[in-house]
Amino acid sequence: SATCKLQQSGHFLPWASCQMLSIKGINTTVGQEQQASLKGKQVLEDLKMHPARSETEALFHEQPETGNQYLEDTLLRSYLKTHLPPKVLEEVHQDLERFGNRLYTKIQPLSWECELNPPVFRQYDAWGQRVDHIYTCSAWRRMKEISAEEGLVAEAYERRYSNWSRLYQAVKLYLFSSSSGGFSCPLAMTDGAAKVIESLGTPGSLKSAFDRLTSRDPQKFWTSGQWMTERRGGSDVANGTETVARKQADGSYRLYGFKWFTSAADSDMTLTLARIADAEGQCTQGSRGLSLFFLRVRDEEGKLNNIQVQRLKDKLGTRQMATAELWLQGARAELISAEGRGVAAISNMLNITRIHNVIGAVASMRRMISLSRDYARKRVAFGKLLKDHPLHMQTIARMEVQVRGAFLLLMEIVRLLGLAETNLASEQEQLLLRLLVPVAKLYTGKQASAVAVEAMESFGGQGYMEDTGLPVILRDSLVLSIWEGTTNILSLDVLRSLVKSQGQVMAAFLSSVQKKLELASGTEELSPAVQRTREAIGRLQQFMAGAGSEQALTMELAARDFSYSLARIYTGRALLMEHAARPDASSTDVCAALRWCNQELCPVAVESARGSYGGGAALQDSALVFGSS
Ligand code: UCC
Repeated sequence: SATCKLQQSGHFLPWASCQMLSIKGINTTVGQEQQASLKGKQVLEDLKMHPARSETEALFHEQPETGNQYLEDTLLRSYLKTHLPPKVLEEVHQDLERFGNRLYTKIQPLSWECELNPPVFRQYDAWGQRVDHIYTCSAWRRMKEISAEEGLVAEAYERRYSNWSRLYQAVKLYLFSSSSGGFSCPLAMTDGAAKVIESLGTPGSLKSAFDRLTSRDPQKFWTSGQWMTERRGGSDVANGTETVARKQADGSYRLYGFKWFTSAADSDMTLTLARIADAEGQCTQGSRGLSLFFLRVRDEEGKLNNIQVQRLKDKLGTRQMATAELWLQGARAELISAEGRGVAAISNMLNITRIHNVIGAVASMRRMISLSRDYARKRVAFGKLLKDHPLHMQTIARMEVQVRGAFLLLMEIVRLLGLAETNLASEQEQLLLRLLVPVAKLYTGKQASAVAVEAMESFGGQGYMEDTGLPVILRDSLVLSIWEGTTNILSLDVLRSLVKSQGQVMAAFLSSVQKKLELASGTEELSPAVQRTREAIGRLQQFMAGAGSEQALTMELAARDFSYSLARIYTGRALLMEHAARPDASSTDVCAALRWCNQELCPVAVESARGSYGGGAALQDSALVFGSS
């Protein structure tokens, strides 16, 4: 009844209407419905109240809303206009405008339904038969169909727009992400699996799986899982993986083990790691013992592939999506990497899912800020709208600078990926891509949760209310710095890329930044930012020169601050300034660049000067945590 009242006053509340429709999994009973109807009558009675009270009530419900997210996103549109060839822009623009409307009118309400109807696990049927069935709601299943129809994975592999296809796909995913009801997660892994198969040359045995992962036909479309995490650890995959693969007479394998976190466990197939047992049943330990396998979760009749579901995880967020513990009890699988090259083979998947993580982070920040902005236009406090309170606007503006930087960093990565996938990337661009993926993942993952917490405050107590939907965004953003490699693991991956390339990734980084900086130096208004970033680069180089002669411990202790420095310098200098140095840049573009560069761009130099990375500092850290004797 409250929903109807608000709808009459011109506000659509998807959350409230979904709550009324919700069957809350499979638990709804006729009795509960009757009770709800009695409660409804009571509410109606209550609404026949004093007219003064009902007028006052109407004033309270100014719901923040967004419209067509594509049309409202000026930064996205200016980026596309600057970079895409005109013909591509024309086609893409039409599709994105249509998609923006579809998201707003049709997909967003489904997203709420997914949140309200999380997956339910039933282990046994009424007659005691073990079924291990994960029930998902109809909205979740509709998301899968929509993903196929919109080509959210397919677009990247069809390459209709050559090197721009990847960027175009990322833009669609970015728009979809915060309306996807968690479906972005299976899409990330599906994209990652398609990438692995493609990079293996799409062998005949995997052709059908590849076609399904990249299909636009909802009846054909498959999603994939990525089963990497076992009981002994999700970060230390090399030592934590216990699953054993036993070779069969027909050349296939059977897998035996326990997967501790399997996201989107309702997926059709998965890629997973296991150790191949030799004739004596012995396995090679460590990274060199790991191989990569493809397996289908169910057969044609829907029967599980010798897999038992132990339980669904009880998570802080991403509750729309089923994360399960799985026993593999002889699951039939196909070896798809060279023996012992599992980690290297699955890293293609990791790099794609990490990029999707960046997409999710930027989308979540953009949504929170768009809602804050809209609320600021509607909400009155202390006799004026929030938008007329300078301190409130300063707070939102600071978040806006963060999301702008993150968005441009994302665009840069998918631009480079598009070049690499169409064999148009120079060696330097490939090196840069290898370095920037972990840098962007770790940096935007942290930004997203900070922005979500800050933006929540801009709604006052309303931000803390479940039925506004805002806590969902916060909860879901918190996983972005954890899954796909935590901040520290990704910082170490940045070091891995340095070591593996013998420093060439840094040479590519510095040269790319220098080039872009030259563009910005012609713009007078940007000179303070150019100056600050030049200094930061100098201090970064100084740190690196010094660190080269230090022990490994120094670099490990510096890894996070070092990665943050790369993120801030690249974002500020190469991106915001490049965007702000365009001939048709707006004053807002310039202002964002200046503000970005006002923060400490090279924290690693500051901490190094403080002596934070020596052996003494490590001992102090330990004493601070555990106390000294
Ligand atoms: O599965 C999860 C959740 C799924 C949900 C996904 C949804 C996300 C989308 C969100 C949308 C909103 S979470 C589980 C995720 N797990 C991880 O991310 C693993 C984290 N741990 C690491 O990344 C580690 O650092 C490992 C596993 C890579 C370390 O393994 P190793 O074996 O000790 O590492 P090595 O020996 O250094 O590397 C082995 C090989 C090397 O190649 P070779 O042998 O040729 O020298 C490395 O260069 O792998 C190569 N390699 C890479 N290559 C390792 N990492 C990479 C990389 N990132 N790129 C290229």
